[in-house]
Amino acid sequence: MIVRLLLLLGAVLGLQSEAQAKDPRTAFVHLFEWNWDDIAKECAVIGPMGYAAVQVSPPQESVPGNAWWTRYQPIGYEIVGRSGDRKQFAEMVQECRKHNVDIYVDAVINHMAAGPRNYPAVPYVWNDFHDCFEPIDYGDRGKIQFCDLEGLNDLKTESEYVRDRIANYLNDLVSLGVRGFRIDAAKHIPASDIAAIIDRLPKDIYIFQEVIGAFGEPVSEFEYVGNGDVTEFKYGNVLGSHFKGQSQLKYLRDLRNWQGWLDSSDAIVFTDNHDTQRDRPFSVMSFKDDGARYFIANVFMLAYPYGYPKVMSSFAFEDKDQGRPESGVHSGAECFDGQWICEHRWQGIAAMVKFRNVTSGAFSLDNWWDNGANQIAFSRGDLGFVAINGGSFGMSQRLQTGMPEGTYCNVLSGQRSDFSCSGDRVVVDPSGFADIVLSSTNALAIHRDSKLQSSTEN
Ligand code: LM2
Ligand code: CA
Repeated sequence: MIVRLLLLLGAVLGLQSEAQAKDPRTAFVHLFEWNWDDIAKECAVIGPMGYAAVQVSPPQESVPGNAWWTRYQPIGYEIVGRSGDRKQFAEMVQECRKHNVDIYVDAVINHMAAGPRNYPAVPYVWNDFHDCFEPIDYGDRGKIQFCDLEGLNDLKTESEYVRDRIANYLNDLVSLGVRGFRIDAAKHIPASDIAAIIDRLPKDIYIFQEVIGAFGEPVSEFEYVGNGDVTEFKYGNVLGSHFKGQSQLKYLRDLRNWQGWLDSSDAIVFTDNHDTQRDRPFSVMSFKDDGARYFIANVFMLAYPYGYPKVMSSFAFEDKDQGRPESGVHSGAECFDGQWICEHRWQGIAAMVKFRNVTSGAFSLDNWWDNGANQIAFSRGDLGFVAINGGSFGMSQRLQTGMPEGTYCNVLSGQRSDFSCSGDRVVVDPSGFADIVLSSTNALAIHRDSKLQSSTEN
């Protein structure tokens, strides 16, 4: 008993926390349409889970209306809107910082709202905008970048005056503690204009740019890598087609080396985002698909060594314009209440965020195995091992896990506390092999920190 207590104390004070503090944070979450007060509270939940950051919805003032997309129509750069005001925003940033969670702001800087070209709050006047009003021809670079996107007034991002107004807005957010930006509609802004704007920001601000690359289009995602990271939109489509059964999972093996894809170190990846879950429900996966399939797609994303993953956290919707639920999580509503989906809190997804952090020191694909179809497994050096059964029958295999000998807790089926595991155990023998048993549409993961202490190996 005393030995157990001492071990427990040691684990609590030393090994455990030290190991966790050292692991970098390698995945983030988009808390789509959440209130600032609610995000502040949520950071106490997701900080310990290991999330690096929250992407928040556009915080600047925008046109009125209930549709979620009104926030992509700025009317000025004051921090005020349906998620809260400036004070609440600032408090959220500070609160999240306490839990080691950064805030990334979705920066809508390509355009202002549709309608009359007059924004006295900035101010912008007629001459601060391009004057191409025709629908965008995606075969023409000039039109992609200088015409109004869906009728949204397109800013002259080549103008020093406009660049200064945008940079002042972003620097204002930085002064409140914001650590990164998603540059909305980046494909519609010349990469050199974005460079000139981020030149006006502190150098250590994280940037990722939303560029929806499309084969044959004149503006490519590769033009933007000099400014920061870039969204790899092909990723969600490929995960969708493979996890929805249009192609076999074994073909995902070399994804990180596929031709025409961004380098891993430049790529933001996601199963779905707030646009694709509405616009491409047949090609991408989302919470609307079979939950078990969406879950194993997320397991793959968080285990596979490619890109900086963004977990989507959604609200339920029937039609694509529908706004968020009336009450926020922590302010009247709750996660998993049928309104707020909170994918980021699904036990297995949160466990895989930890897996990615723990295994970041071995960003390699090792010990790949597949059954020639939809059962796959791989290790991340000797730090973690994952098996995914996307097939329609059970899986039972003796596999090389790459892991040191020991008894591990499958973090997708239960929680490990120092001496026990509420889920399945995986016994790795001295040569690294283990019996892996999985039902259909299920996954298993073990890692360095899911090893049970030897006193309980029975
Ligand atoms: C983005 N990335 O490049 C955002 O991720 C995406 O959510 C934004 O579109 C878009 N770019 C512009 O920032 C959303 C939404 C659109 C919506 C716009 C502007 O997907 O449907 O357009 O925000 O609010 C809406 C109407 C559209 C209308 C437009 C202008 O749906 O029919 O076009 O407003 O009035 C005439
Ligand atoms: Ca533009």
